[in-house]
Amino acid sequence: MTATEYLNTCKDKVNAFLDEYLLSEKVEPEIIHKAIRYSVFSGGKRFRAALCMAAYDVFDGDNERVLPVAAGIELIHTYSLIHDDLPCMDDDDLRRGKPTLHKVYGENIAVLAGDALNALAFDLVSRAEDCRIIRILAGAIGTEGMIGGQVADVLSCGKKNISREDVEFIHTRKTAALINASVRLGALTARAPEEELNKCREFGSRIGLAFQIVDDILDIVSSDEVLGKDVGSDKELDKTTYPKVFGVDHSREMAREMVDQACEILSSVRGDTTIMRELAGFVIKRVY
Ligand code: GRG
Repeated sequence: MTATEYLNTCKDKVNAFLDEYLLSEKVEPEIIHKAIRYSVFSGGKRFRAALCMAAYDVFDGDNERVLPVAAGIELIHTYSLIHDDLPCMDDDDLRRGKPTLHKVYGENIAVLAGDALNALAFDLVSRAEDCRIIRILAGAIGTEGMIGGQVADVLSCGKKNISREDVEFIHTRKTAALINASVRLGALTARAPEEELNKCREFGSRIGLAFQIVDDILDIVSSDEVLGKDVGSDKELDKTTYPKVFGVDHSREMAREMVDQACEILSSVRGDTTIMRELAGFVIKRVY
């Protein structure tokens, strides 16, 4: 199975699960349930859910068991996109080829929809039997994870003389932390042994960083039509990105090296890691 086929399979499963789970648009107050569904079902690759399910598949056979966790991760991801697009953050008008949530429902509802998705995500992951799953997710999105990365990102706009450490600090937290957690949560749900969990963490950190580097590159070389979001906004906001520090070609080379290292780590994992390798390859090959 190719990465794209696996992503599509996971997308169908996660979307069906979330359609059942999320409240109907007819439940009062209707506007918040409409807003949540607008964002959650606006498209999206479901890459984090797929990574979670692929890691699960390595250590156990029935990935229905990991669906609440994989879906919860996607709710957190959607929440981060909603807040990232707000006027007080990146102020973007387009996401997944559609107007951003605040453009349709207003800023107040967009903030509240993000907040609601956070609560719903933890409701879902709390169904897992291992409490470490909740702690890892909370850590990945807190001030030492996604929120910390976003704070550093916002504060670094327009900064000159950025070092490798500066940009790595931001990307490791803002993006890699949740991607890394996705792999570990999949493996944990499948009750993978400690030694294998450590390898998943090493794999996830490299894939996560490479994912954001490629995102930075696509913001320069792609188009609004292909990406479904406003390209060129990093330059407009003078954001701290890998291409700003290293140039596009060198950044791509660095991302490729990270993906190679991630695949090397998989070599010693006991189990069939074919799909995880495919997903790692997708990180560098992706055009959207
Ligand atoms: C949600 C805890 C929490 C905090 C909010 C706004 C914010 C703090 C953080 C921003 C994090 C962010 C949006 C990072 C960018 C990550 C990224 C590369 C997004 C694009 O991911 P894709 O390509 O998107 O997987 P799709 O649309 O396919 O799901």
